[in-house]
Amino acid sequence: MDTHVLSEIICCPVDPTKLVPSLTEDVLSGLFAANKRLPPKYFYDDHGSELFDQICDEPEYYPTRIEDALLESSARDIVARVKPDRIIEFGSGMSRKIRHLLSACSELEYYPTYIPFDVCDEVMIKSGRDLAEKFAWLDVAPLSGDYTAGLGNLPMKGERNLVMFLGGTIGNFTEEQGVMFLTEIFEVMGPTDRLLLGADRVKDPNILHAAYNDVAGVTAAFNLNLLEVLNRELGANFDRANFQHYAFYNPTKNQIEMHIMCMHDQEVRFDVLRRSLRFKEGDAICTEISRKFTRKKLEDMLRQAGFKICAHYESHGHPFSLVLAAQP
Ligand code: SAH
Ligand code: AVI
Repeated sequence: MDTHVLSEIICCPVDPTKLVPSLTEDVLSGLFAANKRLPPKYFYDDHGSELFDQICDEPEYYPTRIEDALLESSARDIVARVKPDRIIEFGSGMSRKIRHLLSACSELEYYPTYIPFDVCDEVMIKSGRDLAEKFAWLDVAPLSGDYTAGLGNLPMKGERNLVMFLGGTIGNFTEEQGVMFLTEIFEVMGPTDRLLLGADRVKDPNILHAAYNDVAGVTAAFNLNLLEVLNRELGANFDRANFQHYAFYNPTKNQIEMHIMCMHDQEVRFDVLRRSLRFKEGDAICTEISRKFTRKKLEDMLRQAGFKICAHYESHGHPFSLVLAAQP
């Protein structure tokens, strides 16, 4: 076997091109409001990222397995169409599914640089090392930061970029935020670049419900870990025992809604903010929506952002979509 020296994986911060609220601002505007909510990006500290990775292996959480199989079967076609010099992946997490594309690149003799872009540096370094070990030719150049802070500083110029946004993470945006984010991607893409978007589809609500209420309780732990993030980052004193995970499918909006419910009155201090907040039995914090799309709605959203559809790959069994899109 060939030996090669693994170069160090260094995460490069991306300069924001627009202002995004800080955790303090999000807590003041979201948690101190009557209609309590927080953006889902705060789930992903090191422990939250590990918990998400465990969710992916839970039998009820079908999206990872289904999208993985779909990528495996479509990877050669995607690589042959795009001939990528660079693969940029938003919200790459553990970079599990990229392996299929990289294997197809090896077979077809394309050797792109891989650029994961995530808020969690630790997962990018760990998975970057694993990938560089498996693919000796691969350069991994992670970007660290919040992708909602603007894409104007992405290293995209003058090559064939495959931009990927997988896992159904587009569904964690509201409709308006989703179109806005896709429009931003569209605006930084050139004529030879392609977007690969993975999105979960509408399906039997019982299957959806089970996926966000796994019996082992990993999704519950992932949701409630948000309270630990607030305790650590803002000197809060949430007592987890007073709160409960609650997720359900809202069929009129075609979305999972995930909440943290307060089961016992608690006054929570936020030392860093020098404020406290009274939670009453029955109060709920909306921590995530996860929208599920029809095929038509998904394609319409991409067209609204300016894209034309080049290919639409669909899974068998549980519906899930991978759409390859480009500038018209
Ligand atoms: N794409 C992977 C991981 C999905 S989990 C998969 O399909 O399995 C969502 C990932 O997006 C996490 O790794 C999280 O850290 C990252 N993420 C969420 N919000 C983000 C944001 N605003 N900016 C950058 N990364 C974000
Ligand atoms: C990252 N995102 C697509 C996941 C989802 O299914 O919406 C996050 C998640 N939340 C609970 N389980 C998984």
